[in-house]
Amino acid sequence: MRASLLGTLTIAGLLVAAGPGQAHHSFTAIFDPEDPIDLTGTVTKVEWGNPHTWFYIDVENENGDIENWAFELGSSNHLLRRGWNRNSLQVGQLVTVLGSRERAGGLIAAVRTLTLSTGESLFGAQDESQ
Ligand SMILES: [Cu+2]
Repeated sequence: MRASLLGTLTIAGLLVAAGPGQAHHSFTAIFDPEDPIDLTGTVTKVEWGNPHTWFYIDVENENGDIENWAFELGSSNHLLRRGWNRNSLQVGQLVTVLGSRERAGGLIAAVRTLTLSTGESLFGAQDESQ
């Protein structure tokens, strides 16, 4: 994947056009490991799939507004191998996400670790999905 600005913009355009769940890509072309996020919120949607699983959480920002963030995980198979099961993420659950925000600056990030309200931590399995 080209690392040029044009390449990044093109990929971002494809992401918008196809919806986040459709795209497969070079991790660092889309996400910035130097732009970490640490967000806590309530799960609103979970989409298991390949090449990526996605989930969404409502997060209250500093103005008190609710923002719906989208998070990319590895594929279903990679997650299951890393200790996830189909019930690991449920709508309505309170979770904390550590990850890398997308370079385009939207409310989209790749997950490094996910901590459930039970205290259990799960890996995003992104490294294995490229
Ligand atoms: Cu991908």
